[in-house]
Amino acid sequence: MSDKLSAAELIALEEKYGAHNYHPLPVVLERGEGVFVWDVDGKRYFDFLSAYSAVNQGHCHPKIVKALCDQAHKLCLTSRAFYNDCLGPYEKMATEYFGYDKLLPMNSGAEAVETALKLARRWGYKVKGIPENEALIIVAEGNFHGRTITIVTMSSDPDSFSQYGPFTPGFVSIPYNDTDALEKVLEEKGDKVCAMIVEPIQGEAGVYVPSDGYIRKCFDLCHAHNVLFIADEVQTGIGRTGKLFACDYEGVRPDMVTIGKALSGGTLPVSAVLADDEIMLTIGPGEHGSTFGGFPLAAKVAVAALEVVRDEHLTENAARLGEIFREEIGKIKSPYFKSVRGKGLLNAVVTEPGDGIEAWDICLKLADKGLLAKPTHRHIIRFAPPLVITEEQLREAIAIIKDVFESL
Ligand code: IF1
Repeated sequence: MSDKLSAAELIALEEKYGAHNYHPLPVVLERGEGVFVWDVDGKRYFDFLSAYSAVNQGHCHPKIVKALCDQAHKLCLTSRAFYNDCLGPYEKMATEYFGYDKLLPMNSGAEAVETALKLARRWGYKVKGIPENEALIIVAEGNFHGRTITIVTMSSDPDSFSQYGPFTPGFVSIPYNDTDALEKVLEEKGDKVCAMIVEPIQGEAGVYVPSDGYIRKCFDLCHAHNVLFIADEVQTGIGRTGKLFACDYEGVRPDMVTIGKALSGGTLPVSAVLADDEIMLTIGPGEHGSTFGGFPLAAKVAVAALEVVRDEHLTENAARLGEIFREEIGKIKSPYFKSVRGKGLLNAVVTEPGDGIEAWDICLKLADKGLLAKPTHRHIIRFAPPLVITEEQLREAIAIIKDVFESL
């Protein structure tokens, strides 16, 4: 008899002792390598969620794990009360890599977003000259920027914000992909607006890709009104969409960018805000921070994670394989299949629910056949494999998806 717990026992433990803020697929994972994960019974799956795009470099990438382990044996955490020998080299590398003057290190994506909002308000008061406590930030309906109270204030999804009020004032919400609405707000209230924050592709909304030119137009309108343009690239960034940043598709260099998730290759919560001096230096010592932000372990891991993306040409791979994915999936013949959309390896299939079969049921069948994907809403399935996936692996996965849809 083994004393190893079964999948059912492990699920029961989470159910009994954990908060019920998630509803996972009934798969219990214990190991990962590259594009694959294995459950406690040894069954192998293609991971087409990649921990919500945190594992762009593949599970347990040896170079990133080595950086983590080597540093863990040396020095993990110092706090920012002292300097450490990892943070400066990481900040230099990352700012050169992304092309900004400075980086502010945090941990979760939500913290990076919160930080960007603080910087935007500071800049609004100190540089733009907005009267104190009157700054406005424009957000887009359908957004997902994280889970803090201020961030769920920005949300239009009742699941995210209901009964978490009272909320943070100072936000104006406009429809996504609507530059007329943006222009109107800026004309009416531009003097008080310090920033607009937007996802270049809305992830949680269902991988909603805006019209060509949307990001460029937003950026230009913001700049015409002396308003900062902030891109939340926590999910779309670091190669996922086939460019380093999704904003690169429109030649836009945002005034601020939030990054997280794949910044650590999925090994630690590591996030950051990128900005130039005019914005970043509006916050001084003691005015913002975090116990872990920029800790030695994170700094070493982030450098390794970014090197892997560059050295293994993961961005280019995402661009090339994304085209194949959408072309092949678009050929599916099934009454349950409606359309496929996305950029690079951030894609979604829109299903046509019927006969009581919803996206969730399709995901259960995909898991059965060895592919993990997650529904968003009742009719959308997100497909976002690690960017290290090869063409051969991708075609094998596509065959599974086709097979599931065509045999429903
Ligand atoms: C959850 C979605 C993905 C994000 C963007 C900031 C954050 C996220 C653009 C916050 C986080 C996550 C968190 C996860 C679900 C998830 C998600 F389904 F909601 F849309 F990825 F697809 N900006 N996204 O997408 O980052 O604080 O979580 O590190 O369950 O909340 P975080």
